[in-house]
Amino acid sequence: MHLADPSLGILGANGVVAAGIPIAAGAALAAQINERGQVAVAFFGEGALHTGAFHEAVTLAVAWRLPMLLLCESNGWVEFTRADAWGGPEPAARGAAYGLLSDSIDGSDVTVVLARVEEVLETVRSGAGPAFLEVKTVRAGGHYEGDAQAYRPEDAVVLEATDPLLRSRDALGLTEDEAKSLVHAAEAEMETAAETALKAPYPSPASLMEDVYA
Ligand SMILES: Cc1ncc(C[n+]2csc(CCOP(=O)(O)OP(=O)(O)O)c2C)c(N)n1
Repeated sequence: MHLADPSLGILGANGVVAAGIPIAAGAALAAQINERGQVAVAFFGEGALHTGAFHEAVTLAVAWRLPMLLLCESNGWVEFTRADAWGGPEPAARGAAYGLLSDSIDGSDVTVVLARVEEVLETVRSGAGPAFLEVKTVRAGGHYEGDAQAYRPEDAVVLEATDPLLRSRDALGLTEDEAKSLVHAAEAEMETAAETALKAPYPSPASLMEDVYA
């Protein structure tokens, strides 16, 4: 979960629902002030739509016309609760309510996502202000490792039909063996990375105070 690589523009993910949205607004503000032509993208689930952090960040993003894309990975679930249990407006309607360019697309087809995101980024980059995209998908696993998911038996069938990885494999025309060899290569790379991390020395206790600002 806690991935970050500033050299690739990945500012970091964390376990606090919606916490990435104000961080992305800050990054968008920096890009705007420094005229870098960049767009900050915040990824979050439907659960984040119910938080103050979402509404505060969108309010600022609209007021300052920040170059920002709010991308909601809409998988129908908020932890163990159905996302529609709350009965309010659909995710894209929330973005529209703030006056954002707001749309809802099929997240199970990578080409659809790429094409629409490219269009929206171009609009945002042109100075139109922030945008909102609901990307509809199916949650591929449980909420935690070992979650038996007894609360969503029917979703396994939906996932089988809409799995974006399987759809991409078919769209690329890969055979079963070609797909497997790609998976094995990725697994080997991850294995090497994990071994390297396990062999790495522990940081010194003094490093605890590095990059801490008060
Ligand atoms: C601020 C905050 N409140 C509560 C939680 C506990 N929590 C962890 S995941 C989650 C639901 C997240 O829903 P969603 O963003 O839709 O993610 P998904 O269920 O699709 O993984 C909650 C409430 C948290 N991590 N952070």
